[in-house]
Amino acid sequence: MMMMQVTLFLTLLGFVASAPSESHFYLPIDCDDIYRHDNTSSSGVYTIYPGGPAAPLRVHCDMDTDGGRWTVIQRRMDGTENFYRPWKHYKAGFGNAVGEYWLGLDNIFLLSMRKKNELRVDMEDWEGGQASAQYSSFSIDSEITGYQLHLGTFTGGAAGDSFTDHNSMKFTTYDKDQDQWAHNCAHHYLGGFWYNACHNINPNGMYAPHGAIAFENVHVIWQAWKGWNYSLKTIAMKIRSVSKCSCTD
Ligand SMILES: [Ca+2]
Repeated sequence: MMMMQVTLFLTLLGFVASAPSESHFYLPIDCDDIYRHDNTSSSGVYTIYPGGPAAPLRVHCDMDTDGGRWTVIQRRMDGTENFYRPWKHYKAGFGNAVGEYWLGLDNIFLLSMRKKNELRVDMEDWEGGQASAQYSSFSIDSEITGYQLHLGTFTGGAAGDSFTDHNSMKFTTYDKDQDQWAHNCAHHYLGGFWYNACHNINPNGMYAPHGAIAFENVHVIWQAWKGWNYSLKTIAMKIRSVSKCSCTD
């Protein structure tokens, strides 16, 4: 049933996308479309339509980093948003595009369906340091298969590769256990993520207002950069079309 709905959306979007770009029917799928429509667009909050005309979605677009066009699917920056949430929240998305948010697994799935994307994760520590990690591709399956993650090869970045061990994992929240551990990783490490048994990174873990933390592993962690005992100041996960044209297939 869900696949039929998605197919209907895509058919409708294909029709809309065939309209001339100067038409007022212009509906961007993602930040890549917004930038290609107007390459003077600056970083900020925009409305995209990965789920069709009836489902506008507010999102932060990074138009500066490494050529821009990045659609931010996850962002931590000040601890104002609670990320210890149940399945239905991770499915639908939560937070605010001007600050901290999770775009939602259904929305990330729709973005995955529309274009082939790469992934970039940008992060900062509490001493002014910055690092990133980039992956050649990023997509997830639908809810029926647990939003299983498909991550490409690590292509660079000073943060190092801590994400590859999460490839092929399904998503886990404290009320839906699809991880590889006997217990529930989300419940134990206070987030929601594509946990394995359990993690090398914990972007949706508990936010701490400083780097030094009392408890291992439960905070906002990127192990290869700062280790298990350091909670990052900021982290953002961003996807971008790898297509050279503005075509949608
Ligand atoms: Ca488990």
